[in-house]
Amino acid sequence: MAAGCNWDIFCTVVDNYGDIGVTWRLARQLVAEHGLNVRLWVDDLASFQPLCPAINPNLSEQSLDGVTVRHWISPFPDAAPAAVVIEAFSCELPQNYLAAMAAMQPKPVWVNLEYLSAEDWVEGCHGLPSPHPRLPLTRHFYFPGFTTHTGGLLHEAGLTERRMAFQRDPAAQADFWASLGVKPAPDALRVSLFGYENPAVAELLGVWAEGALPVLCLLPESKLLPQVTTFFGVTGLIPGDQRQRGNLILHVLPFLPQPRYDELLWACGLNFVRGEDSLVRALWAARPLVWHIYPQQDDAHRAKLSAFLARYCAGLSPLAATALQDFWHAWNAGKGAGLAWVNYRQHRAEIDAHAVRWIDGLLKNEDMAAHLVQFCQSKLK
Ligand code: TRH
Repeated sequence: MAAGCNWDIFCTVVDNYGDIGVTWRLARQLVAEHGLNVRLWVDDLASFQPLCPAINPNLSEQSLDGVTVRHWISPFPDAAPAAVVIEAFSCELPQNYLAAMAAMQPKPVWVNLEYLSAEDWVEGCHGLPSPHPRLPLTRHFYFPGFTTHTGGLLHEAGLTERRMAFQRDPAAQADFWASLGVKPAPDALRVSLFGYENPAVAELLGVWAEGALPVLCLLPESKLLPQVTTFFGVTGLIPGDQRQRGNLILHVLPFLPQPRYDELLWACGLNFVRGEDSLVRALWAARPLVWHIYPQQDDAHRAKLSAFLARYCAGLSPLAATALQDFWHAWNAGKGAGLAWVNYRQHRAEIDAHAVRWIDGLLKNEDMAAHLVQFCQSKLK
């Protein structure tokens, strides 16, 4: 095998599912499309399991979809570093592993994979080197992003074709709904609702319940569940439960394996997403979305949200853009989402068409896995 074929990806699960969601997706793609040997080091296999049920959380090493999954424990075992080392989201490599990297000749390519942002500064920082203060090692910052001057977005081969085939195939969609035990009424707006705790959920569910449009809301198990439970005035909702109020039917889903979650996004007419990975998957679904951004203590997420909105609204009429922005801001602020929905609803046709068109430009960019491979190969030379 050529130099650079062995990759180590390190992932700590801070909270939620985004870190493992992205690194697992990347690892699979590097194996399937680039023929690389990938070890994925994960510190929390239990959090990995909901999005990949085949994981056995008790194993220190296992092979899944061609990826070697290693439980990252402390103290870290002696392991020969790979030629390419991906440190996801500044997770801090183990000291003994770093020392082993420094002793290698040639030195491994060391990349810190950063969080996705649509902000302009990302282009200037993508690819920058940062020498280690003590060791003879250089880390490079890799920024995913929406432009050709960034590291791109993960988009595995055949994704768009599979999505389009699914969306054109009523039988495939009927099978999907049947497998979830859901019977959507033909005229209902199907909404997937994934998000963080959000006081705005009650007013939104309320306005859907009282509205003229039938809404079928699919709620995968998430931090929103307690507030939705309170809205329906019940003591506990579990996957499989269904509740109705007025024109709203709410169905609680289990947390779905990643490929099935994609199908949910493809099958719905509006997707509420959060963090970064589900945002990208909702974009690829070519359906309208509402993004609950991961809140940061210093309010840094506000600039990030505005930067994405500015990019996403390009091409919408001013009225539709305002309606969309007001709705997203209300959802993120945790108030005003009910009122904002009433205006948003008037522009749905335009926003629906926009969701299909908007990704055309993105699809012309190189996918992140391919771009990352080229980036690392260029550093190996
Ligand atoms: O879970 P998240 O909120 O992850 C977050 C963010 O990434 C944030 O930036 C990070 O700092 C924080 O974690 C620690 O949202 P995200 O990124 O969308 O990840 C969710 C993953 O779960 C994604 O891979 C999609 C997947 N998923 C499923 O596989 N099945 C499901 O049913 C659902 C709802 C999601």
